[in-house]
Amino acid sequence: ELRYPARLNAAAELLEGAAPDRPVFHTPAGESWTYGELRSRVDGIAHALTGTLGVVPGNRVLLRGPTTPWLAACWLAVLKAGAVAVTVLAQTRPYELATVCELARVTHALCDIRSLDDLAKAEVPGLRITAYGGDAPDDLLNLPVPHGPYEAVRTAADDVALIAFTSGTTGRPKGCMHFHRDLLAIADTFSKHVLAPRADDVFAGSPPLGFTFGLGGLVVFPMRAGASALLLEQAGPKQLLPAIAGHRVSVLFTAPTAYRAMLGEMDGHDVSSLRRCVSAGENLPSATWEAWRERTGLRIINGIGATELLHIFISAADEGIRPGTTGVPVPGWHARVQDENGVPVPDGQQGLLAVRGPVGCRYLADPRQREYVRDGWNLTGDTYVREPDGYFRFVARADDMIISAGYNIAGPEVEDALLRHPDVREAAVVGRPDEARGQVVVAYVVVRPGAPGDPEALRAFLKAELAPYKCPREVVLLDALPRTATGKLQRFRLRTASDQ
Ligand code: 3SK
Repeated sequence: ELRYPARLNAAAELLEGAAPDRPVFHTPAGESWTYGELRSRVDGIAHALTGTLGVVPGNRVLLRGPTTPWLAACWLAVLKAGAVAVTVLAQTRPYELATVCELARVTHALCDIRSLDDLAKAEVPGLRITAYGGDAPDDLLNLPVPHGPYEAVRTAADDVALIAFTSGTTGRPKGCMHFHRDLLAIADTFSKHVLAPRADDVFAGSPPLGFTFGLGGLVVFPMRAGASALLLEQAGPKQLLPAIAGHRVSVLFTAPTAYRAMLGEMDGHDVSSLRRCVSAGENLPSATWEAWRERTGLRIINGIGATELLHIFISAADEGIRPGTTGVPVPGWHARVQDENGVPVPDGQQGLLAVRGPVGCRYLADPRQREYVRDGWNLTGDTYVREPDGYFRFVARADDMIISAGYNIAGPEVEDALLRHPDVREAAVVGRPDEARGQVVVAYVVVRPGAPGDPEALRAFLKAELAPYKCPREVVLLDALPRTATGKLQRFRLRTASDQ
């Protein structure tokens, strides 16, 4: 069991992760910050927050901007000053920003100068917005502040440090409150036991800092291990591959789509520095795991996480990996598969994934809390099977199961089969309402550049791979699949499209 002192400031702890001369952040432009430089910049921002800007402990401060060392420094400073960081993705639009600020009662915002427009358009009454990254006298970094160290506010371990907003895959924002101790707990469970980072590791990845997958993988985990991270503003495969070679990245965090895209563009790129590759955000098909292993010799660490639970809670590494499964509960976490009434189902049988551990879901003023947490178990909304060997296998998001003529069909199983076809780059499988069968299976496919992409040929391929009732009635070719800003597939949009 994890034990933390009653008084704990997560930022102060993380900033003490390494000696002052050790590197902490790098940028693709060749800038490097040491832990010592980060500490003095964080202290300067914390002085500005509590001095000129009038922030008091418990105030909620919105952070908005691309993934840069300055955004990470602002996040640490907000926590060090005892305030609560409210994180959103850089793509969040004015209407959504206004909703988030109202829900979280945000009083202040620190915003990259390049992302100011939409925040100003949100017209949040009383919100004090301060830009960073500019050269105006009222820029955060030019405010007159006392020099010297800032003493961290002695927050309680159970004080809220972060409100992370998620719109899930359906678009209704929910604020997830996390304590100071939660931020250390994700490093002391998944990172420590599964990732096992070293102080000389260089982390990098695609999830932004406004997504807890990125905040953990690119700030909390490296700092807790005294390691460093390359922070990329643009982190598609085109930027990731040269960045891995150029900065000798050793720990990579990204999603299955990016692994597939990188596989298509790997020629001429040196990825020999990688020793850990983490995939989360979506189910990792075995075809992607195998292809990455074949190409790089590396075994992807699959994981399931949630903004509600901050980071990854089921995973496995090294020889513990069983491709096609997510893994086992991360040390410190418990997981089971249960029916609609909360009764555990036997191994080998499908049911709802329920987890509990050091971090729990705490929605900010949202009645959906009662649906997510039942009898102390967090219901993630995923259908899973626990295999007899104790490994957890993803079946589908619970509301993505297709029921056709009485058969339960998991879209991801059909997607896995499609991804085994050499022409297919991305696939999404949904149910379309049908009078006779309730639903019929429809597949949406993005083909590789230059591949013929013949829907009938793909249907014929699937007939040899799957039982007939799982085979799509129709295969529709698309240029791209609809995704959320964090890269999650929006199946509901395909379902709506297939209703028409
Ligand atoms: O939402 C997710 O899929 C996720 C995955 C890993 C870590 C954190 C999160 C929120």
